[in-house]
Amino acid sequence: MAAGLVAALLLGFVIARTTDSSSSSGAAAPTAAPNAIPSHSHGGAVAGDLAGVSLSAGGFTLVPGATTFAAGVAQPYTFRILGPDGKPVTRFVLNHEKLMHFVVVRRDLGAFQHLHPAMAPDGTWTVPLTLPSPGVFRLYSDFVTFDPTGQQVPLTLAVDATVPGDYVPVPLPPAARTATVDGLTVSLEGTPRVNATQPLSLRVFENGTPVTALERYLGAYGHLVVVREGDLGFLHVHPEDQLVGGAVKFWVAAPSAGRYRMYFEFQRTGVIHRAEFTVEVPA
Ligand SMILES: [Cu+2]
Repeated sequence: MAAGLVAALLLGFVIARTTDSSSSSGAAAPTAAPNAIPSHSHGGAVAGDLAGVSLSAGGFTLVPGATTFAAGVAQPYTFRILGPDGKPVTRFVLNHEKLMHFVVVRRDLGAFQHLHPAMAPDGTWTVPLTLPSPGVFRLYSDFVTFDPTGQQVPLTLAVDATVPGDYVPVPLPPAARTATVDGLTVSLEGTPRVNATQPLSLRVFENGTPVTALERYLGAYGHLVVVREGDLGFLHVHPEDQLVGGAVKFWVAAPSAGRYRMYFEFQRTGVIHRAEFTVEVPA
């Protein structure tokens, strides 16, 4: 278990370096300084912190309101982020057009949601949330704020929510190179490697023809959330700023062999779509 937690840290760290490199220079090779903490990246890129597996990191703590929900019933979910001084944080950095990104995944890696809560002046965040079925859900709060020295800190803090009832976990679909969503086919090229940054390209097709007119959604041609089976370690990766040969290109390194679920969100003709892939990282 300890090894897995260390690995989750490494995953976030490597990605942060990579997104920093691609966003600042447009170059393919990740060469950013190891200590860089880009505002652009997510995943808990602070040494000693873990991405999406903890209530607290870097001196900041997620304090949720009620975390028990009735299946299929909309209910406000509220939370605050307490800073190192113990007070609610009210200063956040606009990151991909939002101050707070909120992601929900059921423990079996199903029932994905990506929402954007609103903050009251006292630092209380609220989002209407419907959890569709009995089970345990991971609620990720993904944001960038400032540490006491004024440095930007990207963090992903998370808590479990429960929906009482008969939980019927859905087996993870087998690994696949294509996914179909809303009549579109999305292909995945590239394979994440353990501790080695690899390109991942996603291409969208309609009736066998490449879709070239993808639109920016929250400032990027695609958003990729990657969740590890077993501990729900979390990554939110942004692609290179421009399409590469018509594909949305990400750089990803995996912390361990095993299975991951990838959630790829993209926009076309004003509609947001989500393609999901199971990815098996070889040992
Ligand atoms: Cu978001």
